[in-house]
Amino acid sequence: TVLSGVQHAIATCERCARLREYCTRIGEVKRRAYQDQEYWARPVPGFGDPSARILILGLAPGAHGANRTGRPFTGDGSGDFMYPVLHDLGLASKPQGVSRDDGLKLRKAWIGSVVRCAPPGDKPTPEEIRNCSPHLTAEVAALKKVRVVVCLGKIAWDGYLAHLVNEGTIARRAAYKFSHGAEYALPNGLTLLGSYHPSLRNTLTGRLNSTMFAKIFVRALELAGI
Ligand code: DU
Repeated sequence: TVLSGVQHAIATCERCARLREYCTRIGEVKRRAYQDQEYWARPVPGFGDPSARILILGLAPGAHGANRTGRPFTGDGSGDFMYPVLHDLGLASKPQGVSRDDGLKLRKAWIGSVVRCAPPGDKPTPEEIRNCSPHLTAEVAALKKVRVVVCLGKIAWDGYLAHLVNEGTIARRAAYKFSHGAEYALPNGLTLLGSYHPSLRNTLTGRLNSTMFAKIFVRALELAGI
């Protein structure tokens, strides 16, 4: 299928030397708790329901999360916070993701990110975000049922807006201001929703709690007609 072609192109991408080197090194050194595991250490393809109506966009794989397991938000603190919320709302078949082959399925949702390789310090460069944006464009083109895009954090928000400018859907990004709960009807009929990113930096400090996070997805379900 077109979508599996997109996923293959992502997993075999070599466009950013800095990120490829970093991910490979993380996979060789590993974290003590994961010494017995083979890290994915490749760019991480999107995951979910090909008929998704809700597209969830993160920043990038976590060094010891998706860069280890090969599936978005699988095996790290962000995923441990997000999947229970998605499960409560019927968007995920189980409340936890531990590995690529744990049987977890999403329903009516797809998870991607604006950068597909784990970046040092969780900070991709502007050039790396630009390099990666064709993957997002190809993925979005293959997900024909999407009505709502939930951007997790400002980098995902800006990355998705850059994609909208590139494809000519919007002229400028300036009118779209990121906040938790930001909502914009886009000229192409989709709705853009903003959420704080469920990183430990936000969830451990209480900047983002599960109630606040669930509210975004309740609204997404409503807008998606689910
Ligand atoms: O083999 P497959 O049914 O195409 O599933 C591939 C992959 O996508 C697997 O990790 C399950 C996931 N998935 C999903 O999350 N939701 C769906 O509706 C269909 C597949």
